[in-house]
Amino acid sequence: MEHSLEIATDNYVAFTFFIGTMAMMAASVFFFFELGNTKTEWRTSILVSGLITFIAAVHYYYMRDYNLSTGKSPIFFRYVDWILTVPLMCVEFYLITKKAGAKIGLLWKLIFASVIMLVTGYFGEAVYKGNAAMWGLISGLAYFYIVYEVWMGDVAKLSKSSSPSVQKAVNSLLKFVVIGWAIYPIGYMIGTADGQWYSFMKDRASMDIVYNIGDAVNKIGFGLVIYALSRSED
Ligand SMILES: *C/C=C(C)/C=C/C=C(C)/C=C/C1=C(C)CCCC1(C)C
Repeated sequence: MEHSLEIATDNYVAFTFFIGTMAMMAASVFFFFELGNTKTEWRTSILVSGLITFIAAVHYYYMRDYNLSTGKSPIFFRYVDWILTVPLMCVEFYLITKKAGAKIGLLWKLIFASVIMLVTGYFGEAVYKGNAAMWGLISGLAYFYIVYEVWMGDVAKLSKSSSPSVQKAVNSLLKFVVIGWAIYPIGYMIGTADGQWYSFMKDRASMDIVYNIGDAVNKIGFGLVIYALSRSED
């Protein structure tokens, strides 16, 4: 099939890849340039916010091109992006709770869970498609573990002995993890619906559009919560 490199006005998938690329680039420029007028204690956190959107910008630049020229979903590079950026989001949790005594073990627990979540998701989406429901379920358990840590586990406990602004930030980030990250399993179900119990979800909307919206909300939103924290008084 021949694909035009021009984005057709009804090609919403290509359009969201384009907007996603631009948004990630703009967010990266913003975070990097703001580093200079950020208090020293918050610089690493803002730098990590910028790295998250920058890594995504590079992947989006590639994925946008890949999708436009092949018409396919860039599944592999989507997961390469996530496996780099989601652990960096775990680093953000660690950095902001560090002053309240977070141990490096907490960071490794979160990173471990996120890697399990993503590798099993990739298996279901790209390797063992026939068993997508089972792999999605395993991935979902790892996801719930992260939610647990932030909502009731170590991150929550450390947050309680932190400053009011850190508490507020952890609260906002928890909402991103519970609501914002829940966008992804929806995209996964749309993309893997073929032959599964949720086959009714097939073609309802595009998996890539759902993932692209999820990435913009979560990566840029997460960074902005950290940015707001860095500008607070205490
Ligand atoms: C910037 C990228 C982010 C925040 C990506 C997050 C991805 C997830 C929370 C993915 C979760 C999945 C499940 C919970 C089950 C189905 C498979 C996944 C990998 C889509």
